[in-house]
Amino acid sequence: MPVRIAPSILSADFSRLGAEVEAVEKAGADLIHVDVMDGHFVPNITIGPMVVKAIRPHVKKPLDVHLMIAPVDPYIEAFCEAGADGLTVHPESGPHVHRTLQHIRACGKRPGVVLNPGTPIDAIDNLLDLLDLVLVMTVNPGFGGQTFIDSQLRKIEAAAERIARSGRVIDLEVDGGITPETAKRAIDAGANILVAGTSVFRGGAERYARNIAALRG
Ligand code: S6P
Ligand code: MG
Repeated sequence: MPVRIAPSILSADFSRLGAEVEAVEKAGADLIHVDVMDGHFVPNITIGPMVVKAIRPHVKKPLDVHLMIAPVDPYIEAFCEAGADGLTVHPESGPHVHRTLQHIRACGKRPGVVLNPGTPIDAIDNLLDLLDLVLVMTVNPGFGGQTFIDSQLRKIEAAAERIARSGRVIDLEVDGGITPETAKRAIDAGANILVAGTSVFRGGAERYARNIAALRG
């Protein structure tokens, strides 16, 4: 599968989010990654469905919404209605991740599961028939600008093997500490979607196209 780049708006200028998403799309972004944090599941607070709804008219590419909230189930419909195309959830966000993924599918959206660095790969085994995307975190979620955790490369390889064995078309995304150097390692391990905040938004809008191109290798 060709590699796709998903800029994370966490590193964008929040006072001009509409213009920022338009600029990264023009610069070659394939998806727009939205980090939703609740100050409880992760130690930071970001945005909710209202902001997803506000940026939706500015975005032509899919909105890839990463939910770092617990509980997550009461908010699935709000994010679907706000215009998300895919919703990714952590197994630790609720008691029944399978049911949560079914709910996302029933809303007509792409279900994804996210594995934190400490979450074993086995967590995807009983979910593969429901998934359109597996996201392997290469930092502990909560903040942009952290350092890529090398040990997660093995997990990306393991996820790629299990996805291939499933016979289904499932994207394999990585998120956290992606630079041109770590991007190459993640791609070599089997990833086909790279989330990047710091390394895309660095240097201002005139650099976005070069920053995105550098991640494609
Ligand atoms: C990481 C955060 C991620 C984001 C992040 C990546 O704590 O929770 O889910 O997508 O924005 O940022 P960066 O700067 O590592 O590329
Ligand atoms: Mg994210």
